[in-house]
Amino acid sequence: MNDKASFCEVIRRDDGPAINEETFKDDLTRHFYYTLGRDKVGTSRSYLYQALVLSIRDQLIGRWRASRDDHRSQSHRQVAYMSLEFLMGRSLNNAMLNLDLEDRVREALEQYCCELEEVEAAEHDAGLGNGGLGRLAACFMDSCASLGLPVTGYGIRYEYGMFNQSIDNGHQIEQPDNWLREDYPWEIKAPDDCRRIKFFGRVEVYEDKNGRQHHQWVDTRDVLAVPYDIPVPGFRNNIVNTLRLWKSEATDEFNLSEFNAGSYSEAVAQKNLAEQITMVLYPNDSSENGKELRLRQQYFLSSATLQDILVQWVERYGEDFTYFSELHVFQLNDTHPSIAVAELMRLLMDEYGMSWQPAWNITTATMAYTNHTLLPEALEKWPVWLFAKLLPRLLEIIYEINARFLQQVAMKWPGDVDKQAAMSIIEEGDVPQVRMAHLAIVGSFSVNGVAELHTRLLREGLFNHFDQLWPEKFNNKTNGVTPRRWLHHCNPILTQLISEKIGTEWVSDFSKINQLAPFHADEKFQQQWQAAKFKNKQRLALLVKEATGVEFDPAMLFDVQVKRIHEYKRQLLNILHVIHRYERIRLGDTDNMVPRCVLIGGKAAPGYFMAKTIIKLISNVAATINADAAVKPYLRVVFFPNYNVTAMEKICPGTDLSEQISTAGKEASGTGNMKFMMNGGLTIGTLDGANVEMLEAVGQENFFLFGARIEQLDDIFSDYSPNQTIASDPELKEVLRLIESGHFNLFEPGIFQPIIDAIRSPTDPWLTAYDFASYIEAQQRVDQVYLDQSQWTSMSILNTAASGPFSSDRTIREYSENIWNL
Ligand code: 26Q
Repeated sequence: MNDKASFCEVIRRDDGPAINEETFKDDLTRHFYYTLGRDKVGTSRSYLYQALVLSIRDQLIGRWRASRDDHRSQSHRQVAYMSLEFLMGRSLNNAMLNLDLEDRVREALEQYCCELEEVEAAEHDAGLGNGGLGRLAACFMDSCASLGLPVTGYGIRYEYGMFNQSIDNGHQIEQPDNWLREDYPWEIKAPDDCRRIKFFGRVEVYEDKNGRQHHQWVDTRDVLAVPYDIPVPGFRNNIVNTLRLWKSEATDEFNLSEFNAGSYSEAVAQKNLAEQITMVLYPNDSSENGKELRLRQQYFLSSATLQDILVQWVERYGEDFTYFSELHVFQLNDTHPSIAVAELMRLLMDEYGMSWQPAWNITTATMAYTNHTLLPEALEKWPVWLFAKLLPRLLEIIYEINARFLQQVAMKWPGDVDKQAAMSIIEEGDVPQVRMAHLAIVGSFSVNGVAELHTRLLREGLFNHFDQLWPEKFNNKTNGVTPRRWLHHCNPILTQLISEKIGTEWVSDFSKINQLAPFHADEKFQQQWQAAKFKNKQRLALLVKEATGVEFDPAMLFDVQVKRIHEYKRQLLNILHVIHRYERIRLGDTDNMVPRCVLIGGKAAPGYFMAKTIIKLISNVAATINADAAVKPYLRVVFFPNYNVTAMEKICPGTDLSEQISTAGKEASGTGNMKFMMNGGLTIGTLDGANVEMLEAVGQENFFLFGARIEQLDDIFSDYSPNQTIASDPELKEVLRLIESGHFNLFEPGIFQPIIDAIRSPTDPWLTAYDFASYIEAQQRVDQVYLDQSQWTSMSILNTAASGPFSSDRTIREYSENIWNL
């Protein structure tokens, strides 16, 4: 071994520089002064933030390498969690928490006369996701590292993440999220591991001397996938996992040949096409059908990731894939990366010479699919012609998978052509389509839903035929959220109080949080609990004031709904209740009314007209109410702009009442619901998604349940007449009258007509009018309980105490034991 190699060996065994105050201070100074070349802190704190991250990253590097070597050297199965979205938010505080560095960092910052909080504020959110699905992937990364599981996240390094939302005269305005402008110091580019991705071209078939057919995908226009690695530290366990994000770049030939051929401007245009792929996250949280660039993103991620893993395999074991499926699993986060099923087949056959059956055995033993939606319109489909153009070889493989699959269907149900058509991966019609969910189910050994109810509905409804064919594939994994970020980090006051009461074991084993339950009625503890909530409400009130100019009074009840804006989530129902309260106040009907501050926030997909109209309605109602001095003591309302992960870290600790009010059967799980519960928020909600399990865990008496249940839906829809419902309910009638009168849009006539029409439509799928009365009644119960602060506080404590099962550690343990077999 030469000197260089042995030097590397020495570093490799090192778990990172010993942490002590002096070296940490020195590191910080060195990065600030030398790496960044700075001598002044600057008002933005951005340089100090970067220097601090680089110093912390130094602490991570040795552990990171050790964890990677460990995963590779041991013959354990490892997981690639493939997702088009990772909504990581900020990472600085999380890294300090997990490495237990906070005190040291605060001390090191003293020489810069700077508070840690100011430096933290300089970090941009990594907003590489839309909402629930993307944030779930981020919570899972944290739990996998904290449980020491060999899981690597694979995603896309979007140049522009989720758009920034501002509100102008009540309208949503989208602004680009240029999160990389000031560099992202957590990432490390790994150009050595770049992969080549094919697009377009055509397929050539030839026979070898043994008469075996081979397929060659030729005349392709290739793009490079360059990985950027982000460390994912586990909680105080010295483990650092990896989130690998791919960026698209033009290939080298392009630089050499096309430029030299003299077609300079065409060449630059081509380069732009290559780099377009990872330019922007699609801001829709239900599928936007048919966008070619989106399909390119999906294939780009799938191909780069599979190649990455296959190349590493071949480096280590050569082209013998006998044990591959024992050592690898690919978890597909929804159908977005499900083209991986066909791509793995292509790579094994076309690149590594395997024949169909062994390649199929490997594919169906390594792919696992998570479904996140029951909305049939959200199921992804791609036109066959688009596949034929962009990914011709993949289409051939999909046809072959389908042909073999339909034989199985025909064997199970001989002669049942309807079933074949219903289950086929190809949907026939004017524009034939590839059904990605069917591809994912056929190609996977596991299909899971994200809450018990959701999984049951999948099996009984949407995927019922598949369930009959392969019941063993289906399983449930109820979502969870990481208690490190969603309690420990975001709610230090409550964290301290809990630890004073039950010790600190709950921090590393969240199931222990139930030890709080016996203290729910303890008067002194209740007072401390209330004081903590009050401080968190003060902190939230400051944020609301900054963001909207509206004063929230922490003595009032804080009623919060934050999530993507969607008709099925029924922000509309929420604002109808607000209007109802406003009317009661104007009528002087305020006996026993609990004063409330209502906060609603979330982004609408830029092309989703109804969602944007709902934002406008909320904003206008808020403006009218907040301008009315007589109403102020009882009611304040804001539409909170640019809701994101970082905002939630202040919102959920300061919330009294969490609104989880989707139409039954529409919300697959929800995860915000769990964050509020952990922080002692009470839920008003329907029997939908994970609400069902939360209610079971905490007990009916500690949950404000309302609304139609799934079993009733068929009956309700069979003769639904909202106009009758409205006519016979004076309260709802009055609310609608007020909106229809133009009270909230005096100078913008007619703008809310689409909303009124939707509520009054007999085909309103969201049952807004139907559930109104039940919702108002539940809100009455909320007031009643809140008047008894001791009862409210006891319920709040019991909610936190019952939130143990909603830790993503529990979820990931289940994935690990029942799907991944780690
Ligand atoms: C697909 C194709 C083209 C463009 C966009 C999309 C797309 C992007 C994001 C489709 C769906 C999403 C996101 C879905 C999502 O966030 N679903 C939520 O997942 C959570 C985690 O399981 C659940 O808790 C929520 O109930 C579910 O709505």
